[in-house]
Amino acid sequence: MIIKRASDIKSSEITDKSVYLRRREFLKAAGIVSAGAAIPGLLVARAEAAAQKLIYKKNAAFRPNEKLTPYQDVTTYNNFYEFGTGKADPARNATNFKTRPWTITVEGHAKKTGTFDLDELIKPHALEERIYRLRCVEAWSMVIPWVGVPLADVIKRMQPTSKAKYVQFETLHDPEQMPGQRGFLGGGLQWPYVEGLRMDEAMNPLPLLAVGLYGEVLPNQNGAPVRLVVPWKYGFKSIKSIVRIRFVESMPQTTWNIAAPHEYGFYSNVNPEVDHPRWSQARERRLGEGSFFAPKRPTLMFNGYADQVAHLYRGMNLKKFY
Ligand SMILES: Nc1nc2c(c(=O)[nH]1)N[C@H]1C(S)=C(S)[C@@H](COP(=O)(O)O)O[C@H]1N2
Ligand SMILES: [Mo]
Repeated sequence: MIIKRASDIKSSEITDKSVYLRRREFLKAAGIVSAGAAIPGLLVARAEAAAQKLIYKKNAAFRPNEKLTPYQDVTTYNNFYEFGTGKADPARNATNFKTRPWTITVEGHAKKTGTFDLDELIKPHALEERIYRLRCVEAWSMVIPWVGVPLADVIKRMQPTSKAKYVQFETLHDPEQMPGQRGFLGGGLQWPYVEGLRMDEAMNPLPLLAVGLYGEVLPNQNGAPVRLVVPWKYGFKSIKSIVRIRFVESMPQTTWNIAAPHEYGFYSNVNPEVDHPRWSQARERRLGEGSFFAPKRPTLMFNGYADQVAHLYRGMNLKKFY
């Protein structure tokens, strides 16, 4: 993964989501747009006009007093190698990605296994909003209002047995739809993308199965229709467009560990004291905050979630288990 910003958009050029919505209201009042219609001339018009609003409750426990990363940055600066390795590629190449109908297959050591429709697995009435920081291993971070359900709630319903020590997740493998899975456009990763958590990590209240952000259905480039958000771990653990959940006995393979085992371990907890072999992890650039050259902010242990997760790693050497 290379640190590079495709285009350095000045913050004055960025249409903030709230500003955008007001503008849209105005246009609507003026009779210029109808819901679902494309608005010519606006930067993100097509994707946004098609966006569906979600119904959810705001979880007051996860509302940090921090500036949200503008919608524009969240949805145009992405890592989703199935749609290309450039930060701008997913927003461009995932526009026609088909996310309905969508099923998730649950298998392995659990009482309730099988193939479930997404709405069956994630009940629409159970949705909540949580504002989480997410930090990429490439030393940039974001603050995003996610909409989803706790992963732990879904896992409990599957009733994993005592043999389930880890849970593995798998992204859709569909080279016809995902150009990165066809040739070298995907950076040479092994497909499908896989990730995993230790069972106690997965059952911690923090990990979210997200189906939306900023109150709307997940944009394709952010991992529609369902992706994981594990805020105390580097971004690559937050696997997108999940089609399979597997309860297993031994530590499962993970995509970036397969690709570069000396650089990416299974745990991948955000840790300012453990450098990546090729760069420091002590500081980070918050997307949407000033220019590429703006001063970076310090990275916090476990990305600032130490109170909630440090106990999971008591007695472990985090330099060894990176
Ligand atoms: N299937 C899949 N999931 C993925 C990735 C990917 O390339 N493929 N990239 C990861 C990385 S490196 C990061 S930082 C986050 C980025 O999520 P975002 O684009 O929604 O900000 O998604 C993660 N999930
Ligand atoms: Mo990342």
